[in-house]
Amino acid sequence: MTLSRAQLHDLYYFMCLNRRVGEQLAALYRQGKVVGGVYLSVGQEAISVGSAYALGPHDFLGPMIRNDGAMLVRGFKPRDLFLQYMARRDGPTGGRDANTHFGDIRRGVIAPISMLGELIPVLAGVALAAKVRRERRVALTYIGDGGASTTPFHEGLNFAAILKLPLVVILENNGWAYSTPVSKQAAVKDLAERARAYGIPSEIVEGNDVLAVYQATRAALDRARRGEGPTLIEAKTMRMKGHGEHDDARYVPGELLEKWRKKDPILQFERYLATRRLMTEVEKAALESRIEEEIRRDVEFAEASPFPAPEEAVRPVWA
Ligand SMILES: Cc1ncc(C[n+]2csc(CCOP(=O)(O)OP(=O)(O)O)c2C)c(N)n1
Ligand SMILES: [Mg+2]
Repeated sequence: MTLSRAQLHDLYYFMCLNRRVGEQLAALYRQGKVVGGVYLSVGQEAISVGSAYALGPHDFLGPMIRNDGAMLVRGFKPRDLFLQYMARRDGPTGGRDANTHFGDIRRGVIAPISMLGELIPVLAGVALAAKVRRERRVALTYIGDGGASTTPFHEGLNFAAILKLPLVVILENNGWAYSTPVSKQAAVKDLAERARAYGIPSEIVEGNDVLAVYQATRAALDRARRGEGPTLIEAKTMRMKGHGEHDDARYVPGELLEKWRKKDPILQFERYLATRRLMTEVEKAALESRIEEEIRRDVEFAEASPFPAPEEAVRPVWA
């Protein structure tokens, strides 16, 4: 499970890309160009990137709204996100929906579901289909600390546990569900403890350590592929911005943010690569300018894309 130098650079690239796409979306939001809200994953990039990078090419991914990093790893481009958030015609849903409400079954990506928890039974169903067809494919999905209090979270995991389905659930514990801290949401110390109630293994990882997330996900995926059933991984992190860009999060204590800022996943990984001489300054600069160019080109493309014509709105409506 050791990663090559090129793979380590990939992880760094996707985390930086994830961060830059987020910053750009925040800017577009402030310019009034976003239709609806923007929900960022600043500070949580290691979770999306490390976990999605562990997937095999035929595995399934069920991202939530803050897992845009996982979508980038899976092959979506920054332009898909810009177009989608600005509801433009050339976007993945043709401008009919906003933010990350899109998937692509050819890439094994199931579109996010806004109702918290509901992705878990859906991805358990996807895993069940893979099992029935005797395909060695695993389904990976995510849930927040808040979402972990919902009924479908329990139902979905219990169902997957009984049938030993190839499912991996990453519980992204970022300390907050909108303005509710975890302490007002759960009496257990670690949300991972809940796995015992379903009779499945769990693991707690430092969510800001991309390699730890990668290794834990990889082990859980391998377990699922061997037919040993689901795993719950709790990744500890911190929501570094408001729930969405409309929320200034003044209810979050400043010292808490300060503490977590020191554990920034990108800076942490940068230090790791630098001290082990795994990335030179020249390689880092080349990677950063590649990202800047990609962002510049994709924003330009998205801004030039028209809105859909009104009559197009009803075209793909099924019934
Ligand atoms: C069943 C349900 N209840 C409430 C909401 C409204 N809502 C959307 S996001 C959110 C907070 C989610 O917190 P968490 O699960 O911790 O995820 P995070 O935003 O921290 O990533 C709430 C209450 C919803 N979408 N679905
Ligand atoms: Mg949360």
